[in-house]
Amino acid sequence: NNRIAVVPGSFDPPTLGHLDVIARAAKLYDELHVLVVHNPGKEAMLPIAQRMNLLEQSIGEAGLEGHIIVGSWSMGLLVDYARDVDAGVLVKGIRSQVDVAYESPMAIVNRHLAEIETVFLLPDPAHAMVSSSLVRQVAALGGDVSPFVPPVVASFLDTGARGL
Ligand code: COD
Repeated sequence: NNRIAVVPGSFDPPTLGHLDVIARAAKLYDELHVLVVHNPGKEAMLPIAQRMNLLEQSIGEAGLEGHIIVGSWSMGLLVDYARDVDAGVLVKGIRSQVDVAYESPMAIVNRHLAEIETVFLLPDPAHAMVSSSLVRQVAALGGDVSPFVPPVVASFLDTGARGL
């Protein structure tokens, strides 16, 4: 179903760049599944359940809830999840040539595996340089992450850092 889309990511933690993509995809599709995917290639900062919780709160805080469902996936192919929820589209953000190089083969494989289309959104220039890895670094070094993440994520990271 091409009215149902999945927005997959690590979301470790969710950033304003992620929220921009989610907000814009929410306008394009009738049902949006924001999917926290376990990426075995990356060492995680936050457990999956915590990332889901922060995403749900960020989506609520931005007034976006309604037809957005937050889920998680750690077993098998992303297209299997898409098939389970009858989604015909994957939505990804493209920040740079590096993202294009990383995402292009996956988009082609996913189309062959499941006839699923990948739609790429260009970032809002205001958030184009924001990444979870940058936020993790700033947070680890005790810096202020509030320009880069939703308020609920900023206060969570702030409290976490003070608790250490
Ligand atoms: N502006 C716009 N978009 C952004 C920004 C920003 N500032 N920051 C991130 N994004 C986009 C990313 O480009 C990505 O599309 C999405 O938001 C999530 O980003 P991250 O960094 O949280 O997530 P990644 O890149 O670690 O997640 C990658 C996936 C796990 C989704 C990816 O590896 C994947 O699709 N895996 C599929 C596994 C699979 O089925 N493989 C077999 C077939 S190829």
